[in-house]
Amino acid sequence: MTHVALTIAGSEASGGAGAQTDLKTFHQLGTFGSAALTCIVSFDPHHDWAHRFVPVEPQVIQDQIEASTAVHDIDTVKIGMLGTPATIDAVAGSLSERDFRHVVLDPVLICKGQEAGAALDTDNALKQHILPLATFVTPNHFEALTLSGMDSIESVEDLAEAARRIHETYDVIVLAKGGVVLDGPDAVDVFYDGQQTVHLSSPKIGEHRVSGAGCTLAAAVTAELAKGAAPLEAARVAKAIVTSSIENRQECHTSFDAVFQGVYQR
Ligand code: PXL
Repeated sequence: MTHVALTIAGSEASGGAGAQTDLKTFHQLGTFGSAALTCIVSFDPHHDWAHRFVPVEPQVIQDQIEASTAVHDIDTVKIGMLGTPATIDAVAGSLSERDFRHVVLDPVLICKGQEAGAALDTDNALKQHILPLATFVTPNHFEALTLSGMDSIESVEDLAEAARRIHETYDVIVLAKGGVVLDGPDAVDVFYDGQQTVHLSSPKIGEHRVSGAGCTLAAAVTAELAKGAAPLEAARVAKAIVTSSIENRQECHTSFDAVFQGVYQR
């Protein structure tokens, strides 16, 4: 039987990020993908691609998680964009009612299109209610700063320190993403599981962010864990499929291109 991976994430209609990206990644890695939508994001072509954001009713989110977990045996779940404190409460409630072996959290902290005050409430709710339920977290540079409480992250060593602090605070395995933000020729991610610090490095492909890279990384970790991989092995495969998905990116009319997972070979 094929292993099932569930994502609890937002829809981003153009297909570059969110649940669409997660499902493509799950599929490419040979898992059966399932998705419970938390919100619907539609870029606005008339206003600089601003994110139009509509939350899904909390009860409807819980219904979707109930449906997916009743239909399948699921022990590995990915959490993507949640977006509002009410959504976070609903997802935290559904997660704590079930006994997932792996809860992979992409801690999407800023949601463009929301006012700053609301975003702060959301960030705090994520830290309070979702992070304690997570087993594996994949912060980017900005999220690593926020979650570690560090003032700056300028080097791979700083990123490793942030990963250690996040592990100590939240008791999670950390895969912290340096991406194109840190200087140097390579895109370096740091894995820390409480015992070993491992740098996962690949040459940068340009200096521009590509939409959906973070979603792909966390979704790939989720797929590999669902298939039974060890966390470090899951992180290595995730790094490889992200690199391939950036190399094979889809040109878009937005200022950034979108990842494409479909060329990656296991
Ligand atoms: O890449 C972050 C992200 C996650 N989820 C959804 C998004 C975005 C960014 O646009 O729209 C639904």
